[in-house]
Amino acid sequence: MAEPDILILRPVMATVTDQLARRFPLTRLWEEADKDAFFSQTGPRIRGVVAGGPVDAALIARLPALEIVSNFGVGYDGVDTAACTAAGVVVTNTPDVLTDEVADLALGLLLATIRELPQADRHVRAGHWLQRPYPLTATLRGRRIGILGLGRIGRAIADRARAFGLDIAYHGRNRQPDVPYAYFDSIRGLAEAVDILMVVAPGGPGTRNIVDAAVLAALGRDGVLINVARGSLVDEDALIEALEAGTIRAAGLDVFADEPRVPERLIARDNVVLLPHVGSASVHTRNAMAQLVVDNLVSWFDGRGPLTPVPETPLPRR
Ligand code: 8YV
Repeated sequence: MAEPDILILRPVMATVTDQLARRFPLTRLWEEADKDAFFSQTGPRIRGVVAGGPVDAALIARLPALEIVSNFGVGYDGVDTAACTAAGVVVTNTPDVLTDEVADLALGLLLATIRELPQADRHVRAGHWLQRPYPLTATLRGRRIGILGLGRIGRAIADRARAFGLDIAYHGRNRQPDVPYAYFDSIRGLAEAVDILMVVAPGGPGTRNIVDAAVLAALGRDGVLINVARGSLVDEDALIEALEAGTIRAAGLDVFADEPRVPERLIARDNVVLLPHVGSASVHTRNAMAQLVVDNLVSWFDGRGPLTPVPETPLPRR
């Protein structure tokens, strides 16, 4: 039997395309001059999709033979899982292989934000050290961190935060009986009780703007917000206002509402550290994620099932 056709929606690491091209007929959508013609002619044959961005109901409807969407990334808020499930399409993501990398970055960003590492670096480069020492900064000492979303990455952040001597609390959909950290059943309650809010919950409609003006006010004047999850969880205008008004002390952001566009009002501020969505972006970890994207497709088309289906997909993880 002929190998199934695979569609890659956006440019992706060469290791994904190279491996898939050895076995499967591949279409790189961005290379198709006439996309409508592609969907009419080849669309009905496509059985697998590599995603790294939006997969909506309209796209699913144009691929009637689709069996599996292999998402590059642990977060799959761009994939309409309800439409996939309704069409009998399996969705996979890339959990576990990036957990430590993202948790490392989260702690690095936290330290950079509180101890002002990028600002201190700029001080040296600008020659200011020759005139004056860098001003004393805020401290991590004696702080309590609130983790919003105690999933795999949230737990790995908590492990590291413990080693840094931080007191830990969390909020999520449910209390987790196997952890020793204090649980808060509301974000506002968590923000009131801590002075670092670490955002690491999934994106999507259910979490849009859950960190709003009231949560930032509850975090307080010495508060530090770190977001390594999705820009959509934070009301970005409210955050900018809180940073400008001194409602909170500082923010470290790896993700934004409209990437790669970062608001000028954030860029203009000195009490923020801004990263270009690099949580998992090491060669080592991106290679591991790429391999899992490939392995999910290979396992599925070998008849062995998906390796890492998302929870909405009604199939067990192998
Ligand atoms: C992106 C991420 O997927 O895994 C995630 O959810 O946010 C990132 O690792 C990455 O930008 C790959 O496109």
